Amino acid sequence: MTILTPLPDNTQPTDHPPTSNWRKYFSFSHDHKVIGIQYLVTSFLFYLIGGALAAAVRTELATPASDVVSPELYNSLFTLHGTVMIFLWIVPATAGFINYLVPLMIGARDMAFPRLNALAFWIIPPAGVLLMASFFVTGGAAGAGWTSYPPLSTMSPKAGELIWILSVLLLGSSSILGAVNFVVTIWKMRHPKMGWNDMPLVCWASLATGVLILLSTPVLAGALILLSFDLIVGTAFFNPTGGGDPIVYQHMFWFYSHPAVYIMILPVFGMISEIIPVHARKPIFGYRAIAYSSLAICFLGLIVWAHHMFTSGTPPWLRMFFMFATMVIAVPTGIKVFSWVATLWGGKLNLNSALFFAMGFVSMFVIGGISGVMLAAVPFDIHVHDTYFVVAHFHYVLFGGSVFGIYAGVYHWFPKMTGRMMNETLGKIHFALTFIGFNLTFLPMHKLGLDGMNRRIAEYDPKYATINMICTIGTYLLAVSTFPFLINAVWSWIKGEKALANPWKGLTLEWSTSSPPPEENFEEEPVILCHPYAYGKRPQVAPPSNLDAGATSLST
Ligand code: HEM
Ligand SMILES: [Cu+2]
Repeated sequence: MTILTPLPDNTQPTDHPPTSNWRKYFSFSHDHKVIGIQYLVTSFLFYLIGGALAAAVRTELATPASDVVSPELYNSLFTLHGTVMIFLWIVPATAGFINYLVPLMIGARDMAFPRLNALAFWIIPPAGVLLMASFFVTGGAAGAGWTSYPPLSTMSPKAGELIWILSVLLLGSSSILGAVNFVVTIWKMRHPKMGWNDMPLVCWASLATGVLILLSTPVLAGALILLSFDLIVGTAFFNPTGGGDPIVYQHMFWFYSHPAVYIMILPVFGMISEIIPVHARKPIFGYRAIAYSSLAICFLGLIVWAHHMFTSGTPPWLRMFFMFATMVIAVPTGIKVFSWVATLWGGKLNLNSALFFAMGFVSMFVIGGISGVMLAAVPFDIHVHDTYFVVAHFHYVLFGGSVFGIYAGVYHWFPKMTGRMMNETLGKIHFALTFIGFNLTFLPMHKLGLDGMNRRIAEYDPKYATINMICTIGTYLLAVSTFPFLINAVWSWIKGEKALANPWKGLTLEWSTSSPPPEENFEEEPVILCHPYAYGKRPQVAPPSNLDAGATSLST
Protein backbone atom coordinates (compact mmCIF):
# COMPACT_ATOMS: atom_id res chain seq x y z
CA MET A 1 0.00 0.00 0.00
CA THR A 2 1.31 3.38 -0.91
CA ILE A 3 2.12 5.92 1.70
CA LEU A 4 2.51 9.54 0.74
CA THR A 5 5.41 11.92 1.24
CA PRO A 6 5.36 15.68 1.35
CA LEU A 7 7.05 17.68 -1.34
CA PRO A 8 8.78 20.57 0.37
CA ASP A 9 8.41 24.14 -0.69
CA ASN A 10 10.36 24.58 -3.88
CA THR A 11 10.00 28.25 -4.33
CA GLN A 12 12.65 29.63 -1.99
CA PRO A 13 16.32 28.86 -1.58
CA THR A 14 16.95 27.47 1.84
CA ASP A 15 17.77 29.75 4.80
CA HIS A 16 20.62 27.62 5.99
CA PRO A 17 23.97 29.11 5.20
CA PRO A 18 25.66 26.72 2.80
CA THR A 19 29.26 25.73 3.48
CA SER A 20 29.09 27.39 6.87
CA ASN A 21 32.42 26.32 8.21
CA TRP A 22 35.09 24.50 6.22
CA ARG A 23 37.01 23.72 9.40
CA LYS A 24 34.43 21.14 10.44
CA TYR A 25 35.64 18.95 7.58
CA PHE A 26 39.02 18.68 9.28
CA SER A 27 37.59 17.72 12.66
CA PHE A 28 36.56 14.45 14.28
CA SER A 29 32.95 15.28 13.54
CA HIS A 30 30.23 12.79 14.51
CA ASP A 31 27.76 14.15 11.97
CA HIS A 32 27.18 11.53 9.28
CA LYS A 33 26.86 14.29 6.66
CA VAL A 34 30.27 15.75 7.46
CA ILE A 35 31.75 12.26 7.53
CA GLY A 36 30.12 11.40 4.21
CA ILE A 37 31.70 14.44 2.59
CA GLN A 38 35.04 13.71 4.27
CA TYR A 39 34.93 10.26 2.68
CA LEU A 40 34.02 11.66 -0.72
CA VAL A 41 36.67 14.37 -0.84
CA THR A 42 39.43 12.16 0.56
CA SER A 43 38.67 9.32 -1.81
CA PHE A 44 38.57 11.72 -4.75
CA LEU A 45 42.06 12.95 -3.87
CA PHE A 46 43.21 9.34 -3.92
CA TYR A 47 41.45 8.90 -7.25
CA LEU A 48 43.64 11.66 -8.65
CA ILE A 49 46.72 9.89 -7.28
CA GLY A 50 45.52 6.54 -8.68
CA GLY A 51 44.89 8.28 -11.99
CA ALA A 52 48.40 9.74 -12.01
CA LEU A 53 49.78 6.24 -11.43
CA ALA A 54 47.63 4.96 -14.33
CA ALA A 55 48.98 7.75 -16.54
CA ALA A 56 52.52 6.71 -15.61
CA VAL A 57 51.74 3.08 -16.48
CA ARG A 58 50.20 4.06 -19.80
CA THR A 59 53.10 6.38 -20.60
CA GLU A 60 55.46 3.43 -20.27
CA LEU A 61 53.11 1.40 -22.48
CA ALA A 62 52.86 4.07 -25.19
CA THR A 63 55.79 2.45 -26.97
CA PRO A 64 56.83 -1.23 -27.06
CA ALA A 65 60.22 -0.72 -25.39
CA SER A 66 60.55 -0.54 -21.63
CA ASP A 67 62.18 2.85 -21.58
CA VAL A 68 60.39 5.23 -19.22
CA VAL A 69 60.67 3.63 -15.79
CA SER A 70 62.65 0.69 -14.44
CA PRO A 71 60.89 -2.71 -14.51
CA GLU A 72 60.70 -2.74 -10.68
CA LEU A 73 59.14 0.70 -10.58
CA TYR A 74 56.70 -0.33 -13.32
CA ASN A 75 55.53 -3.25 -11.16
CA SER A 76 55.04 -0.94 -8.20
CA LEU A 77 53.17 1.58 -10.33
CA PHE A 78 50.46 -0.81 -11.52
CA THR A 79 50.29 -2.55 -8.13
CA LEU A 80 49.68 0.71 -6.31
CA HIS A 81 47.39 1.95 -9.08
CA GLY A 82 45.09 -1.06 -8.58
CA THR A 83 45.31 -0.91 -4.79
CA VAL A 84 44.59 2.81 -4.59
CA MET A 85 41.70 2.64 -7.05
CA ILE A 86 39.96 -0.18 -5.21
CA PHE A 87 40.72 0.36 -1.53
CA LEU A 88 41.17 4.14 -1.45
CA TRP A 89 38.82 5.33 -4.14
CA ILE A 90 35.79 3.22 -5.01
CA VAL A 91 35.18 1.49 -1.69
CA PRO A 92 35.46 4.69 0.41
CA ALA A 93 33.68 6.86 -2.17
CA THR A 94 30.61 4.63 -2.15
CA ALA A 95 30.85 4.44 1.66
CA GLY A 96 30.77 8.24 1.62
CA PHE A 97 27.51 8.30 -0.33
CA ILE A 98 25.93 5.66 1.91
CA ASN A 99 26.98 7.60 4.98
CA TYR A 100 25.55 10.80 3.70
CA LEU A 101 22.34 9.41 2.29
CA VAL A 102 21.09 6.52 4.38
CA PRO A 103 20.19 8.34 7.62
CA LEU A 104 18.50 11.12 5.64
CA MET A 105 16.59 8.69 3.47
CA ILE A 106 15.25 6.66 6.35
CA GLY A 107 14.33 9.76 8.32
CA ALA A 108 16.95 9.25 11.06
CA ARG A 109 19.00 11.91 12.85
CA ASP A 110 22.34 10.15 12.42
CA MET A 111 23.94 6.74 12.06
CA ALA A 112 23.48 4.23 14.88
CA PHE A 113 27.07 4.68 16.15
CA PRO A 114 28.29 8.16 15.26
CA ARG A 115 31.71 7.93 16.92
CA LEU A 116 32.46 4.59 15.35
CA ASN A 117 31.51 6.17 12.07
CA ALA A 118 34.07 8.93 12.55
CA LEU A 119 36.70 6.39 13.55
CA ALA A 120 36.02 4.32 10.42
CA PHE A 121 36.71 7.37 8.31
CA TRP A 122 39.80 8.56 10.16
CA ILE A 123 41.57 5.24 9.60
CA ILE A 124 41.63 5.94 5.87
CA PRO A 125 43.88 9.01 5.42
CA PRO A 126 46.82 7.61 7.46
CA ALA A 127 46.49 4.21 5.77
CA GLY A 128 46.56 5.89 2.36
CA VAL A 129 49.55 8.07 3.20
CA LEU A 130 51.35 5.01 4.55
CA LEU A 131 50.72 3.14 1.32
CA MET A 132 52.01 5.96 -0.87
CA ALA A 133 55.04 6.46 1.40
CA SER A 134 56.14 2.92 0.57
CA PHE A 135 57.54 4.23 -2.72
CA PHE A 136 60.32 5.75 -0.61
CA VAL A 137 61.39 2.73 1.47
CA THR A 138 64.33 0.51 0.54
CA GLY A 139 63.36 -1.73 -2.33
CA GLY A 140 60.37 0.43 -3.22
CA ALA A 141 56.65 -0.18 -2.97
CA ALA A 142 54.99 -3.59 -3.29
CA GLY A 143 55.15 -4.92 -6.84
CA ALA A 144 53.27 -8.21 -6.87
CA GLY A 145 50.01 -6.78 -8.19
CA TRP A 146 47.01 -5.75 -6.13
CA THR A 147 46.31 -9.45 -5.56
CA SER A 148 49.73 -9.95 -3.97
CA TYR A 149 49.87 -13.66 -4.76
CA PRO A 150 52.57 -15.70 -3.05
CA PRO A 151 55.20 -16.84 -3.82
CA LEU A 152 55.85 -13.66 -5.82
CA SER A 153 54.77 -11.41 -2.95
CA THR A 154 56.97 -13.16 -0.41
CA MET A 155 59.92 -12.84 -2.76
CA SER A 156 59.56 -9.12 -3.43
CA PRO A 157 61.26 -6.49 -1.22
CA LYS A 158 59.99 -6.98 2.29
CA ALA A 159 59.41 -3.44 3.55
CA GLY A 160 57.18 -2.34 0.69
CA GLU A 161 55.16 -5.55 0.76
CA LEU A 162 54.67 -5.34 4.54
CA ILE A 163 53.51 -1.76 4.30
CA TRP A 164 51.08 -2.84 1.59
CA ILE A 165 49.68 -5.58 3.85
CA LEU A 166 49.38 -3.24 6.83
CA SER A 167 47.69 -0.55 4.81
CA VAL A 168 45.17 -2.95 3.25
CA LEU A 169 44.46 -4.44 6.70
CA LEU A 170 43.74 -0.96 8.04
CA LEU A 171 41.47 -0.14 5.12
CA GLY A 172 39.65 -3.45 5.56
CA SER A 173 39.09 -2.71 9.26
CA SER A 174 37.68 0.67 8.39
CA SER A 175 35.29 -0.96 5.97
CA ILE A 176 34.13 -3.52 8.57
CA LEU A 177 33.49 -0.79 11.15
CA GLY A 178 31.49 1.12 8.57
CA ALA A 179 29.47 -1.95 7.58
CA VAL A 180 28.38 -2.73 11.14
CA ASN A 181 27.07 0.80 11.33
CA PHE A 182 25.14 0.63 8.03
CA VAL A 183 23.46 -2.66 8.84
CA VAL A 184 22.38 -1.61 12.34
CA THR A 185 21.27 1.82 11.16
CA ILE A 186 19.08 0.44 8.39
CA TRP A 187 17.71 -2.34 10.55
CA LYS A 188 16.93 -0.32 13.64
CA MET A 189 16.60 3.34 12.82
CA ARG A 190 14.09 3.55 10.00
CA HIS A 191 11.24 5.98 10.35
CA PRO A 192 8.43 4.20 12.22
CA LYS A 193 6.19 4.51 9.16
CA MET A 194 8.79 3.08 6.76
CA GLY A 195 8.39 -0.63 6.13
CA TRP A 196 10.99 -2.71 4.31
CA ASN A 197 9.18 -2.26 1.01
CA ASP A 198 8.98 1.52 1.36
CA MET A 199 12.72 1.87 1.75
CA PRO A 200 14.58 3.81 -0.94
CA LEU A 201 16.65 1.47 -3.10
CA VAL A 202 19.95 2.96 -1.92
CA CYS A 203 19.08 1.58 1.51
CA TRP A 204 18.41 -1.90 0.15
CA ALA A 205 21.70 -1.81 -1.70
CA SER A 206 23.54 -0.53 1.37
CA LEU A 207 22.13 -3.33 3.47
CA ALA A 208 23.31 -5.94 0.98
CA THR A 209 26.71 -4.24 0.79
CA GLY A 210 27.06 -4.18 4.57
CA VAL A 211 26.27 -7.88 4.84
CA LEU A 212 28.78 -8.70 2.10
CA ILE A 213 31.52 -6.69 3.79
CA LEU A 214 30.91 -8.40 7.12
CA LEU A 215 31.00 -11.87 5.60
CA SER A 216 33.98 -11.49 3.29
CA THR A 217 36.45 -8.86 4.55
CA PRO A 218 37.59 -10.87 7.61
CA VAL A 219 38.70 -13.64 5.25
CA LEU A 220 40.97 -11.22 3.39
CA ALA A 221 42.34 -10.05 6.73
CA GLY A 222 43.09 -13.65 7.61
CA ALA A 223 44.91 -14.24 4.34
CA LEU A 224 46.99 -11.09 4.74
CA ILE A 225 47.94 -11.85 8.34
CA LEU A 226 49.11 -15.33 7.35
CA LEU A 227 50.99 -13.84 4.40
CA SER A 228 52.74 -11.40 6.70
CA PHE A 229 53.79 -14.30 8.96
CA ASP A 230 55.29 -16.07 5.94
CA LEU A 231 57.10 -12.87 5.12
CA ILE A 232 58.40 -11.87 8.56
CA VAL A 233 58.81 -14.98 10.68
CA GLY A 234 59.31 -17.54 7.93
CA THR A 235 56.19 -19.65 8.51
CA ALA A 236 55.05 -21.70 5.53
CA PHE A 237 51.32 -21.21 5.21
CA PHE A 238 51.66 -20.47 1.53
CA ASN A 239 55.22 -21.56 0.86
CA PRO A 240 55.36 -24.93 -0.92
CA THR A 241 58.95 -25.64 0.09
CA GLY A 242 57.84 -25.66 3.73
CA GLY A 243 54.67 -27.65 3.00
CA GLY A 244 52.37 -24.66 2.45
CA ASP A 245 50.04 -24.08 -0.47
CA PRO A 246 49.98 -20.82 -2.46
CA ILE A 247 46.58 -21.80 -3.90
CA VAL A 248 45.03 -21.52 -0.45
CA TYR A 249 45.96 -17.84 -0.51
CA GLN A 250 44.15 -17.47 -3.84
CA HIS A 251 41.00 -19.00 -2.39
CA MET A 252 41.07 -16.74 0.63
CA PHE A 253 41.94 -13.66 -1.42
CA TRP A 254 39.15 -14.16 -3.94
CA PHE A 255 36.63 -15.11 -1.30
CA TYR A 256 36.92 -11.46 -0.40
CA SER A 257 37.88 -9.90 -3.67
CA HIS A 258 35.13 -11.25 -5.82
CA PRO A 259 32.44 -9.96 -3.42
CA ALA A 260 34.50 -6.76 -3.31
CA VAL A 261 33.34 -6.09 -6.83
CA TYR A 262 29.77 -6.06 -5.53
CA ILE A 263 30.81 -4.09 -2.46
CA MET A 264 31.89 -1.44 -4.94
CA ILE A 265 29.01 -1.72 -7.35
CA LEU A 266 25.89 -2.43 -5.26
CA PRO A 267 25.80 1.04 -3.68
CA VAL A 268 26.20 2.50 -7.16
CA PHE A 269 23.30 0.33 -8.39
CA GLY A 270 21.29 1.83 -5.55
CA MET A 271 22.25 5.37 -6.48
CA ILE A 272 21.37 4.82 -10.13
CA SER A 273 17.98 3.48 -9.03
CA GLU A 274 17.37 6.82 -7.29
CA ILE A 275 18.69 9.06 -10.02
CA ILE A 276 16.94 7.56 -13.06
CA PRO A 277 13.32 7.79 -11.81
CA VAL A 278 13.81 11.35 -10.56
CA HIS A 279 15.20 12.63 -13.86
CA ALA A 280 12.89 10.50 -16.01
CA ARG A 281 9.90 11.61 -13.92
CA LYS A 282 8.55 8.09 -13.74
CA PRO A 283 8.03 5.55 -10.96
CA ILE A 284 10.85 3.06 -10.94
CA PHE A 285 9.96 -0.06 -12.88
CA GLY A 286 9.99 -3.17 -10.69
CA TYR A 287 10.82 -1.76 -7.26
CA ARG A 288 10.75 -5.12 -5.53
CA ALA A 289 12.68 -6.84 -8.30
CA ILE A 290 15.47 -4.28 -7.91
CA ALA A 291 15.42 -4.48 -4.12
CA TYR A 292 15.49 -8.25 -3.88
CA SER A 293 17.95 -8.69 -6.74
CA SER A 294 20.50 -6.87 -4.55
CA LEU A 295 20.09 -9.63 -2.00
CA ALA A 296 20.36 -12.29 -4.71
CA ILE A 297 23.57 -10.69 -5.97
CA CYS A 298 24.86 -10.61 -2.41
CA PHE A 299 24.30 -14.35 -2.01
CA LEU A 300 25.55 -15.38 -5.47
CA GLY A 301 28.55 -13.06 -5.14
CA LEU A 302 29.74 -15.18 -2.25
CA ILE A 303 29.80 -18.49 -4.13
CA VAL A 304 31.61 -17.69 -7.36
CA TRP A 305 35.10 -16.67 -6.24
CA ALA A 306 36.94 -19.49 -7.99
CA HIS A 307 36.11 -18.09 -11.45
CA HIS A 308 39.35 -16.19 -10.89
CA MET A 309 41.14 -19.50 -10.55
CA PHE A 310 40.13 -21.43 -13.67
CA THR A 311 43.80 -21.69 -14.61
CA SER A 312 45.05 -22.39 -11.08
CA GLY A 313 44.70 -26.14 -11.25
CA THR A 314 41.03 -26.15 -10.26
CA PRO A 315 39.60 -29.55 -11.28
CA PRO A 316 37.23 -29.49 -14.29
CA TRP A 317 34.11 -30.63 -12.37
CA LEU A 318 34.58 -27.77 -9.92
CA ARG A 319 35.21 -25.29 -12.71
CA MET A 320 31.78 -26.25 -14.10
CA PHE A 321 30.11 -25.25 -10.85
CA PHE A 322 31.85 -21.88 -10.70
CA MET A 323 31.15 -21.24 -14.36
CA PHE A 324 27.40 -21.78 -14.01
CA ALA A 325 27.14 -19.97 -10.68
CA THR A 326 28.90 -16.97 -12.25
CA MET A 327 26.61 -16.96 -15.26
CA VAL A 328 23.57 -17.04 -12.98
CA ILE A 329 24.57 -13.63 -11.57
CA ALA A 330 23.70 -12.19 -14.95
CA VAL A 331 20.03 -12.82 -14.06
CA PRO A 332 19.60 -10.48 -11.04
CA THR A 333 21.95 -8.00 -12.69
CA GLY A 334 19.96 -8.14 -15.92
CA ILE A 335 16.78 -7.54 -13.91
CA LYS A 336 18.22 -4.28 -12.67
CA VAL A 337 19.39 -3.18 -16.10
CA PHE A 338 15.99 -3.94 -17.64
CA SER A 339 14.26 -2.07 -14.84
CA TRP A 340 16.41 1.02 -15.42
CA VAL A 341 15.83 0.92 -19.16
CA ALA A 342 12.10 0.38 -18.64
CA THR A 343 12.05 3.36 -16.30
CA LEU A 344 13.76 5.54 -18.90
CA TRP A 345 11.42 4.24 -21.60
CA GLY A 346 8.82 6.89 -22.42
CA GLY A 347 9.99 9.06 -19.53
CA LYS A 348 10.05 12.86 -19.61
CA LEU A 349 13.84 12.90 -19.55
CA ASN A 350 15.54 15.80 -17.84
CA LEU A 351 18.80 15.53 -19.78
CA ASN A 352 21.23 16.98 -17.25
CA SER A 353 24.71 15.89 -16.23
CA ALA A 354 23.40 13.52 -13.54
CA LEU A 355 21.21 11.65 -16.03
CA PHE A 356 23.94 11.61 -18.69
CA PHE A 357 26.34 9.96 -16.27
CA ALA A 358 23.60 7.58 -15.12
CA MET A 359 22.87 6.50 -18.69
CA GLY A 360 26.62 6.31 -19.38
CA PHE A 361 26.83 4.05 -16.36
CA VAL A 362 24.11 1.70 -17.62
CA SER A 363 25.54 1.38 -21.12
CA MET A 364 29.18 0.95 -20.08
CA PHE A 365 28.24 -1.46 -17.33
CA VAL A 366 26.37 -3.59 -19.85
CA ILE A 367 29.53 -3.89 -21.95
CA GLY A 368 31.52 -4.89 -18.85
CA GLY A 369 28.80 -7.35 -17.90
CA ILE A 370 28.81 -9.01 -21.29
CA SER A 371 32.58 -9.46 -21.33
CA GLY A 372 32.14 -10.81 -17.79
CA VAL A 373 29.78 -13.53 -18.96
CA MET A 374 32.28 -14.33 -21.71
CA LEU A 375 35.05 -14.68 -19.12
CA ALA A 376 32.84 -16.90 -17.00
CA ALA A 377 32.97 -19.49 -19.78
CA VAL A 378 35.93 -21.68 -18.89
CA PRO A 379 37.29 -22.28 -22.43
CA PHE A 380 37.19 -18.59 -23.26
CA ASP A 381 38.78 -17.64 -19.94
CA ILE A 382 41.64 -20.04 -20.54
CA HIS A 383 42.23 -18.38 -23.89
CA VAL A 384 42.38 -14.79 -22.63
CA HIS A 385 43.60 -15.39 -19.09
CA ASP A 386 45.99 -12.66 -17.91
CA THR A 387 45.67 -10.73 -21.13
CA TYR A 388 44.42 -7.21 -21.75
CA PHE A 389 40.94 -8.61 -22.39
CA VAL A 390 40.68 -9.00 -18.63
CA VAL A 391 42.02 -5.48 -18.08
CA ALA A 392 39.38 -4.18 -20.50
CA HIS A 393 36.63 -6.16 -18.79
CA PHE A 394 37.24 -5.01 -15.26
CA HIS A 395 37.76 -1.40 -16.24
CA TYR A 396 34.36 -1.41 -17.97
CA VAL A 397 32.88 -2.71 -14.75
CA LEU A 398 34.89 -0.63 -12.31
CA PHE A 399 35.32 2.57 -14.27
CA GLY A 400 32.24 2.42 -16.50
CA GLY A 401 30.21 0.86 -13.72
CA SER A 402 31.52 2.60 -10.64
CA VAL A 403 33.14 5.89 -11.61
CA PHE A 404 30.35 6.95 -13.97
CA GLY A 405 27.82 6.11 -11.25
CA ILE A 406 29.75 8.03 -8.62
CA TYR A 407 29.89 11.08 -10.89
CA ALA A 408 26.13 10.75 -11.50
CA GLY A 409 25.70 10.72 -7.73
CA VAL A 410 27.84 13.82 -7.30
CA TYR A 411 25.83 15.82 -9.86
CA HIS A 412 22.57 14.59 -8.35
CA TRP A 413 23.27 15.17 -4.64
CA PHE A 414 25.73 18.09 -4.81
CA PRO A 415 22.89 20.62 -4.30
CA LYS A 416 21.74 18.71 -1.20
CA MET A 417 25.26 18.38 0.20
CA THR A 418 26.50 21.90 -0.40
CA GLY A 419 23.38 24.01 -0.86
CA ARG A 420 24.67 25.06 -4.31
CA MET A 421 23.96 23.95 -7.86
CA MET A 422 26.72 22.68 -10.15
CA ASN A 423 27.26 24.22 -13.55
CA GLU A 424 25.51 22.18 -16.22
CA THR A 425 27.67 23.24 -19.17
CA LEU A 426 30.87 22.20 -17.42
CA GLY A 427 29.08 19.03 -16.34
CA LYS A 428 28.23 18.09 -19.91
CA ILE A 429 31.76 18.85 -21.12
CA HIS A 430 33.01 16.65 -18.30
CA PHE A 431 30.68 13.86 -19.38
CA ALA A 432 31.62 14.07 -23.07
CA LEU A 433 35.37 14.04 -22.36
CA THR A 434 35.07 11.21 -19.86
CA PHE A 435 32.92 9.12 -22.15
CA ILE A 436 35.19 9.53 -25.17
CA GLY A 437 38.42 9.21 -23.17
CA PHE A 438 37.16 6.13 -21.39
CA ASN A 439 36.14 4.25 -24.52
CA LEU A 440 39.29 5.28 -26.37
CA THR A 441 41.37 3.88 -23.51
CA PHE A 442 39.60 0.63 -22.79
CA LEU A 443 37.65 -0.51 -25.85
CA PRO A 444 40.81 -1.28 -27.88
CA MET A 445 42.17 -3.33 -24.98
CA HIS A 446 39.65 -6.09 -25.81
CA LYS A 447 41.39 -6.49 -29.16
CA LEU A 448 44.85 -6.41 -27.53
CA GLY A 449 43.77 -9.22 -25.24
CA LEU A 450 42.24 -11.34 -27.99
CA ASP A 451 45.47 -10.90 -29.96
CA GLY A 452 47.37 -12.18 -26.94
CA MET A 453 49.01 -9.21 -25.26
CA ASN A 454 49.76 -10.08 -21.66
CA ARG A 455 48.88 -7.81 -18.78
CA ARG A 456 51.41 -6.68 -16.17
CA ILE A 457 54.23 -6.28 -18.67
CA ALA A 458 56.23 -3.14 -19.38
CA GLU A 459 57.61 -4.26 -22.73
CA TYR A 460 55.67 -5.85 -25.60
CA ASP A 461 55.81 -7.08 -29.17
CA PRO A 462 55.84 -4.10 -31.60
CA LYS A 463 52.82 -5.59 -33.40
CA TYR A 464 50.70 -4.22 -30.54
CA ALA A 465 52.15 -0.71 -30.82
CA THR A 466 49.35 1.13 -32.65
CA ILE A 467 46.55 0.00 -30.36
CA ASN A 468 48.61 0.76 -27.29
CA MET A 469 49.26 4.27 -28.53
CA ILE A 470 45.51 4.80 -28.93
CA CYS A 471 44.93 3.59 -25.36
CA THR A 472 47.55 5.97 -24.03
CA ILE A 473 46.07 8.94 -25.89
CA GLY A 474 42.69 7.99 -24.40
CA THR A 475 44.25 8.03 -20.94
CA TYR A 476 45.56 11.57 -21.39
CA LEU A 477 42.10 12.63 -22.53
CA LEU A 478 40.68 11.06 -19.36
CA ALA A 479 43.20 13.01 -17.30
CA VAL A 480 42.09 16.22 -19.03
CA SER A 481 38.43 15.32 -18.40
CA THR A 482 38.83 15.70 -14.64
CA PHE A 483 39.64 19.42 -14.93
CA PRO A 484 36.15 20.65 -15.85
CA PHE A 485 34.86 18.56 -12.97
CA LEU A 486 37.34 19.88 -10.43
CA ILE A 487 36.76 23.47 -11.48
CA ASN A 488 33.01 22.93 -11.39
CA ALA A 489 33.00 21.27 -7.97
CA VAL A 490 35.24 23.84 -6.27
CA TRP A 491 33.74 26.90 -7.96
CA SER A 492 30.13 25.79 -7.49
CA TRP A 493 30.68 24.95 -3.84
CA ILE A 494 31.88 28.48 -3.18
CA LYS A 495 29.97 30.56 -5.68
CA GLY A 496 27.38 28.36 -7.38
CA GLU A 497 23.74 29.32 -7.66
CA LYS A 498 21.90 28.65 -4.38
CA ALA A 499 20.03 25.36 -4.38
CA LEU A 500 16.41 24.82 -3.50
CA ALA A 501 15.54 22.26 -0.87
CA ASN A 502 14.30 20.00 -3.64
CA PRO A 503 15.74 21.15 -6.98
CA TRP A 504 14.88 17.91 -8.84
CA LYS A 505 11.50 17.37 -7.19
CA GLY A 506 12.55 14.05 -5.70
CA LEU A 507 10.28 12.10 -3.39
CA THR A 508 12.78 10.50 -1.03
CA LEU A 509 13.13 12.04 2.40
CA GLU A 510 16.50 13.74 1.93
CA TRP A 511 14.74 16.22 -0.36
CA SER A 512 12.18 17.11 2.29
CA THR A 513 14.75 18.95 4.39
CA SER A 514 16.80 22.07 3.60
CA SER A 515 19.91 22.06 1.36
CA PRO A 516 22.24 21.45 3.11
CA PRO A 517 20.29 19.79 5.89
CA PRO A 518 20.49 21.18 9.44
CA GLU A 519 22.59 19.58 12.17
CA GLU A 520 20.21 16.75 12.99
CA ASN A 521 18.84 16.39 9.46
CA PHE A 522 15.22 17.52 9.96
CA GLU A 523 13.83 20.64 11.63
CA GLU A 524 10.58 18.79 12.24
CA GLU A 525 9.75 15.14 12.37
CA PRO A 526 9.75 14.03 8.70
CA VAL A 527 6.37 12.91 7.42
CA ILE A 528 6.13 9.96 5.07
CA LEU A 529 3.25 10.39 2.69
CA CYS A 530 4.03 8.34 -0.37
CA HIS A 531 6.20 5.65 -1.83
CA PRO A 532 9.64 7.04 -2.77
CA TYR A 533 9.03 6.51 -6.48
CA ALA A 534 5.37 7.51 -6.84
CA TYR A 535 5.95 9.99 -9.67
CA GLY A 536 2.85 10.82 -11.61
CA LYS A 537 0.62 9.19 -9.03
CA ARG A 538 -1.91 11.29 -7.16
CA PRO A 539 -1.58 11.54 -3.38
CA GLN A 540 -3.91 8.99 -1.84
CA VAL A 541 -4.53 10.88 1.36
CA ALA A 542 -4.80 14.63 1.84
CA PRO A 543 -1.44 16.15 2.83
CA PRO A 544 -1.27 17.44 6.39
CA SER A 545 -2.28 21.06 6.80
CA ASN A 546 1.22 22.26 7.68
CA LEU A 547 2.35 21.62 4.11
CA ASP A 548 2.18 24.34 1.53
CA ALA A 549 0.74 24.27 -1.95
CA GLY A 550 3.90 22.80 -3.50
CA ALA A 551 3.29 19.70 -1.47
CA THR A 552 0.40 18.50 -3.56
CA SER A 553 2.17 18.71 -6.90
CA LEU A 554 3.03 15.04 -6.98
CA SER A 555 2.06 14.69 -10.57
CA THR A 556 5.11 16.21 -12.22
C1 HEM B 1 41.97 6.60 -14.88
C2 HEM B 1 41.86 5.70 -15.81
C3 HEM B 1 42.54 4.35 -15.71
C4 HEM B 1 43.52 3.91 -16.51
C5 HEM B 1 44.13 4.62 -17.71
C6 HEM B 1 43.90 2.60 -16.05
C7 HEM B 1 44.88 1.81 -16.62
C8 HEM B 1 45.30 0.60 -16.16
C9 HEM B 1 46.25 -0.26 -16.78
C10 HEM B 1 46.98 0.03 -18.09
C11 HEM B 1 46.36 -1.38 -16.02
C12 HEM B 1 47.15 -2.61 -16.35
C13 HEM B 1 48.47 -2.72 -15.79
C14 HEM B 1 48.98 -4.05 -16.19
O1 HEM B 1 48.23 -5.05 -16.05
O2 HEM B 1 50.13 -4.08 -16.65
C15 HEM B 1 45.49 -1.23 -14.92
C16 HEM B 1 45.33 -2.16 -13.91
C17 HEM B 1 44.38 -2.07 -12.93
N1 HEM B 1 43.45 -1.08 -12.76
FE1 HEM B 1 43.29 0.60 -13.85
N2 HEM B 1 43.13 2.28 -14.97
C18 HEM B 1 42.27 3.34 -14.74
C19 HEM B 1 41.29 3.40 -13.76
C20 HEM B 1 41.00 2.39 -12.86
C21 HEM B 1 39.91 2.37 -11.93
C22 HEM B 1 38.87 3.47 -11.77
C23 HEM B 1 40.01 1.21 -11.25
C24 HEM B 1 39.15 0.64 -10.16
C25 HEM B 1 38.46 1.18 -9.33
C26 HEM B 1 41.16 0.50 -11.71
C27 HEM B 1 41.58 -0.72 -11.22
C28 HEM B 1 42.65 -1.42 -11.70
C29 HEM B 1 43.13 -2.68 -11.15
C30 HEM B 1 42.53 -3.43 -9.96
C31 HEM B 1 44.22 -3.08 -11.91
C32 HEM B 1 45.03 -4.36 -11.75
C33 HEM B 1 46.32 -4.03 -11.12
C34 HEM B 1 47.11 -5.26 -11.00
O3 HEM B 1 47.14 -6.02 -11.97
O4 HEM B 1 47.71 -5.45 -9.94
N3 HEM B 1 41.74 1.24 -12.71
N4 HEM B 1 44.83 -0.01 -15.02
CU1 LIG C 1 35.04 -12.38 -9.58
